[in-house]
Amino acid sequence: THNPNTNTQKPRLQKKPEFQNGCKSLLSKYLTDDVFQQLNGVSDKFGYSLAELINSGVVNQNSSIGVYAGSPDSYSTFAPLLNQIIQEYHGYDPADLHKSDWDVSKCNFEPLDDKYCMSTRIRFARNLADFPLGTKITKEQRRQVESLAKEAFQKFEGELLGTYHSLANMDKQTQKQLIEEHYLFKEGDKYLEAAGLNRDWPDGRGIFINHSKTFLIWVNEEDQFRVISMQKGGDIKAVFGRLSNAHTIINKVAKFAYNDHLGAISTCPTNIGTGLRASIHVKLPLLSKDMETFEKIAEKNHVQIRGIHGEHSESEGGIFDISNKRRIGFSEVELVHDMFNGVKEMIEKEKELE
Ligand code: ADP
Ligand code: CIR
Repeated sequence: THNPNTNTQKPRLQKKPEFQNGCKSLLSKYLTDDVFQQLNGVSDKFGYSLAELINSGVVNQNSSIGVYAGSPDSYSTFAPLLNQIIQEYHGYDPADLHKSDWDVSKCNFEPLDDKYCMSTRIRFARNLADFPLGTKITKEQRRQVESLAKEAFQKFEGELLGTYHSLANMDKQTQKQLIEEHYLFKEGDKYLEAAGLNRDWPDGRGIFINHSKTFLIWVNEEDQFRVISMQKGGDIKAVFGRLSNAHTIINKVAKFAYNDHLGAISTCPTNIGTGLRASIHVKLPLLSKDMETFEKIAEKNHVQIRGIHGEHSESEGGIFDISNKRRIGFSEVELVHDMFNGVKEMIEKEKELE
């Protein structure tokens, strides 16, 4: 039987895949007949084809984006499709240059109220320059990435000191608990599955956790690295400061896939550039009853509303994950301000409704 989950796609598709009525993915919008004719049969330097690039969005018609890159080279090989997705999602043009600024002293955040802000988390995504992305990586290469990571983790000091836990050695109960507590990535995501990102699971995957559980690194999930700073409450500056420090240290020991236009290369085009997603779990039981107003505030501030167990999950107890939507075209400092502004306005609205 055909298994859409392994990425053994034929390099050339017989015809353009069909998208159901009501399919709203950016893939369905920008994979026009012309773009399809131009790219069908084309592969990037690592042999990743259009069929592989779009499989997740073809199999999962409710995708919001629908594509995953196979290597840094996918972004130029499939530019006629990916540039349009990047333009619509981030508002970023093919001639734009990536910006970066981790200067914590430029953060003008007044403390947000802990009554509304349950916890704050900021992460950035990275992949190594010399490997294909997780969609196309081999089992051996994935293990090499994990080994390099484990070596680098040994060099952490002070607040970043901690332990690496490989998923293959973790008992189910510990895994379940770490997921429920929002530390660990979940298992069996159907979007990742259809992009070949779950091959050989759980081999080569794992999580580094510091002693106070405020600094974490996911290894070989959607991206090879997701570097995370998180803590209870709404002290954004503390969370950003810790991540900024880690960013400096990590950049000294790893050579990441990067260029001046795209910034850091990620598997999903939503994460290129800074790879940064800053979020707060905010309690908004009243505002969230009026989804129209809630979504209007989100759009105005360039923030995204997610459920409490991550993307594609539902809310619980009126708590939502509010984060910056864009990741490129603006510096890390600016993107964290997007999140701050959105959350601040949402809390003000919630207070009006009380
Ligand atoms: P990402 O895009 O950063 O990988 P996901 O939406 O997949 O994020 O969520 C990953 C995990 O991080 C989930 O368990 C989610 O609940 C948790 N998470 C996200 N933001 C916060 C936050 N502000 N506080 C606590 N946990 C969070
Ligand atoms: C979708 O298209 O809905 C999924 N492939 C997820 C898209 C963006 N999310 C992400 O975490 N990169």
